[in-house]
Amino acid sequence: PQTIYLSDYSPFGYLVDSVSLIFDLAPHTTRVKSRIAFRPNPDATDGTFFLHGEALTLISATIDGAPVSPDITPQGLICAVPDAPFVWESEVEIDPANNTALEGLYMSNGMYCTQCEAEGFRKITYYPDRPDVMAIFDVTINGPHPVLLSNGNPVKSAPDTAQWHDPWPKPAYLFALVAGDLVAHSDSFTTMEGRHVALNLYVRPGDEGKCDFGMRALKASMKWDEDVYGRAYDLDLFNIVAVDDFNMGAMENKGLNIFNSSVVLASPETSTDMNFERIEAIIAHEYFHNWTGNRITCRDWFQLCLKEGLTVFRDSQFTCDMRSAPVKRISDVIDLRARQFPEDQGPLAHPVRPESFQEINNFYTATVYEKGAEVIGMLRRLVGDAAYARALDLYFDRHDGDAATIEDWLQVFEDTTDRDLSQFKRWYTQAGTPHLHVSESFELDTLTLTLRQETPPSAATPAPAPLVIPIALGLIGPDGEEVLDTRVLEMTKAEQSFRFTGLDAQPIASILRGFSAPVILHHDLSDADRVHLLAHDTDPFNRWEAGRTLARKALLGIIERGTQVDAAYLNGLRAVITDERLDPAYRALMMGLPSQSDLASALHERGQTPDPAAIHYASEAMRDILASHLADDLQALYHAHQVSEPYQPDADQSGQRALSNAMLSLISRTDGAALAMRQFQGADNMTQQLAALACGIRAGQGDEMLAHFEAQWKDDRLVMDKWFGLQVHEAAPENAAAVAKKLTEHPDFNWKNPNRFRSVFGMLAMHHAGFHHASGAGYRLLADWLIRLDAVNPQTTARMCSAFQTWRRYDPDRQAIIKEQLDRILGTEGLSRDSAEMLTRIRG
Ligand code: BAL
Ligand code: ZN
Repeated sequence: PQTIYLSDYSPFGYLVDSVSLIFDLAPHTTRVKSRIAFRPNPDATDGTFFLHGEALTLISATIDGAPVSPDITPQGLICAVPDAPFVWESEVEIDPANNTALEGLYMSNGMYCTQCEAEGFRKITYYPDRPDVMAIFDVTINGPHPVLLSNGNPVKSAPDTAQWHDPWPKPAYLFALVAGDLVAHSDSFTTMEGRHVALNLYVRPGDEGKCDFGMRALKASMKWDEDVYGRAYDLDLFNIVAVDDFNMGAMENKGLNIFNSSVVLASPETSTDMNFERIEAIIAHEYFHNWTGNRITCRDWFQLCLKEGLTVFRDSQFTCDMRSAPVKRISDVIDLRARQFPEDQGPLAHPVRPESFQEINNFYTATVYEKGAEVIGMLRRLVGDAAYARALDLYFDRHDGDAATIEDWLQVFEDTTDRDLSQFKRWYTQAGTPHLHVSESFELDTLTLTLRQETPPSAATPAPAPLVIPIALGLIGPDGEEVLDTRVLEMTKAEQSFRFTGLDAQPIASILRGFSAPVILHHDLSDADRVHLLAHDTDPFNRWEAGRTLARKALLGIIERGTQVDAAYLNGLRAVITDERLDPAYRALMMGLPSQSDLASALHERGQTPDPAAIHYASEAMRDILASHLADDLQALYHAHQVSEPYQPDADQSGQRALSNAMLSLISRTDGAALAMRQFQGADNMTQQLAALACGIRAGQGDEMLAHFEAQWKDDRLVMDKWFGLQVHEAAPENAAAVAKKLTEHPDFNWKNPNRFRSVFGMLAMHHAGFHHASGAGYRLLADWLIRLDAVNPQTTARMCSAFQTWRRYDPDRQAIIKEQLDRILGTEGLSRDSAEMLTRIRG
C-alpha cells in the first residue's frame, strides 16, 4: 500500500465552481448523476485531471457535453481536459445495500445514509475527494421515501423527490444524504443575528420518546457558541439524524449531522447518567464543528487536529460550563491516560499532526483528538484567556472559508500575542509522552524546584527536543494553608530551576495543577505529604490526584508486598468522601481506583512485567479493604444520597447517583448483593438499574437479574448493547473469553452492527485480566472475530486492532500467543489496507 506524506502536499490542478448531483435511489442500483464545473487552478503546478472513485460502475462521462473515455483504476480516473473552464458530467451506479463498510452511501434498517469523512465521497461518485477542494453543492434526491435530506436549505420538496442547496462552499467529506421512513422531533432557535432556524431530530418510528434531551442539548450548544465564541449558526435549518449502523460516534456534515443512535437517543429509563453527559458533549461537538471544521476546514488530512483538537477543546469547555468543571477535567484526564498515553508510548505513537499515513481512517485517534485538545489548553494557559479570545476572533476573521493548516492556527496566536511559537509547535510535530521529573530543596526561606523534561524517543520521533511546558503550581504550608496561589511556570529547557522565596517553612509543592500539561509527573512526595494534599490542596484536580497516586501506590504495594494499606490514606479518603461540603460527583471520583491497565502501565514504567492476574487480585483486595475500612460510612452515604425528586440527568442528581452507586458497589461485597437487588427491583432509571445489575453479577446473583433485564429490554437495541457489554465486563477473568464467545451465539448478536460488535469485543479488550488471561483464549477469540469483521467492515476492525498495542509489555508466553494472532490476522487473504496498516505498525 502507498504511504502518503505531508511533505508531498500540492494543490489540486482544478477549482470547482459548482456541483450538482442527482440521486435515483435503489438498494442495489442507485444511480448518481454529477455535473461539476471545473476551471484550472492558477496556484497549481500539476494539471493532471485525476478524480477519486472507488467501487463505482461508470455508466457515462462527458466533458462539455462530448463523451470521453477516461483511464479507470481501482482508485479513480484520469482524463484529458481542456486548458480552460469545463463541465464534467458523469453517471455512476452504486450498491448501497451491499455497502457493509458503512463508508459512502449505505443502508441501515432500510434507511439510506452516508458517511463521507474522511474519504467516503469517492464511493458515491467521481470527484476530487480532498478537503482543500471546496464547492457549492446542489442535490436532488429521487426515491419512494417520506424523508429525503441533504445539506443546506431545502429548495423544493414533492412526493418522492427533494432538492437541496447548500450556499456554503464545502469539501466533499461534509456531504450527506439521508432517505427513509423517519419521524422528526422539531423545535426552533433564533440566533443572536436574528436568524430563525428550524431544528429537527430525525429518528426511526418508535424512538420519538428519546429525542427531548438531544434537542435541548443542541439548543444549549447553539447558545453557548454565541455567548462564548461569538459564533452564530448560518443556515435556516439544522437537521440531526440518528442511525443504528455507524462506525463513529457522529458526523458534522453541514446542516445535516448524522449520529450513531447510541450518542443521541436518550431517556431516563434506557440511558445512564453517563450516556446523557456523553450525548450532550457529542451534540455540542458536532454542532461546534460548524465553525471549527466546516466554515474553516483542513487543507489536508494531516491537519485533522486543526478541527478535532479545537472542537474537543471547545466541547470540554462547554461541559465544564454546563456541569462541574473539576469533575469534567478529572474525567478527561482519566480518559487521556487510559486511551492516549498507551498510544503515545507504544508502536502506534504519532505526533498530533502526523507526517505520513497509509489509511487516514487509522488516524482518528486519541492523540489527534484528545492530545490535540490538551495542546490547545496549554496554549490558552500560556497566552491567557483574553489573548486566546483575541486569537480565536482573528482565526475566524482571517480563515473563514479556508482550508487551513496548523501553521495558520499558530500564526494567529503569534500575531495577536507577539509570541514566538516555534518551540511550542513541537507539541504538534513530536510523538511521545514527556516525563517531568521534579526535585526540590529548601534553604532558609527559599524553595528551589528543579524540573527536568524528557520525552522517550520513538520510531515517529527518534530525537525529541525540549517542549514548552506550562506548569501550574501552588504551595501548601504545613498548616494546610495555601502560601502561594496558582501560577504558571513556563518550562522551555531540558532542565530548569524555579525559586520561591520568603517562605516561613518548607511548603508542599502542588505541581501540574489542573493537569496543566499532558505529561507524566515524577514528584517524590512522601505518603504523608500526599495525604496532606488530599486534605488541603485548593486545586481540585491535584487534590484528587493526591488520592489517586496514593491509591496507585497502595495497589502496587499489594502486588509487590501483600495486603497492607496505609491507614493514613484510608482515613484521608474517608474524610473526603464524607465531607458534605464537597460535590458528590467529585467524591465519587475520589472513590474510583486506577484501572487495571493503568496499573499495568505503571509497572511497565518501573521496568517490571505486569502480571494481569496479580493486578486483578490486588484491585479486588483493595476494594475489600475499602469495604471493610469504610463499612461504617457506606450505608449512611448510600441512603443520604438517594434522589427523591423525579429523575433529571443534570450534574447535581448524577453526582448523587454516582456517589450512592459507588457505595452500593462496596456494600455488595459483603451483603450478598441484597441491597443491590432491592435497588434493581425499585429502579425507575437505567443508571440505578444497571449499577445494581453489575453488583448482582459480581456477587454471583446475576443470572436471574440478567434474565429479567433481557425480558424487559429485549426490544431496545441500545439497552441490549448494555446487556451484552455488562456480562463481559463483569465476568471473572478466567471466564471472560467464554462469556464473550457464548454471547456471540445469542440470536441478537448482530455482529455486523458496530455497536453490538463493540459491546462484546470492545468490552473484552477492555477487560484487562480477562483479555490477557494466560490461556490466550481472549487473544484468540478477538483475532477470530477481527478476521471475520475485516471482510465486511475494515474501519471498525482496524480500530479494534489497537487492543493489541501494548503487547510487548507482557511476558514472553503471552507475547508469543499475541504474535501468533497478529500474524494470523495479517496472513488473511484480502485483509483490508486499514487493518494491515494497524497490525503492521503494532507488530513492528
Ligand atoms: N469528524 C468526525 C467525527 C467527529 O470528530 O466529530
Ligand atoms: Zn470532531
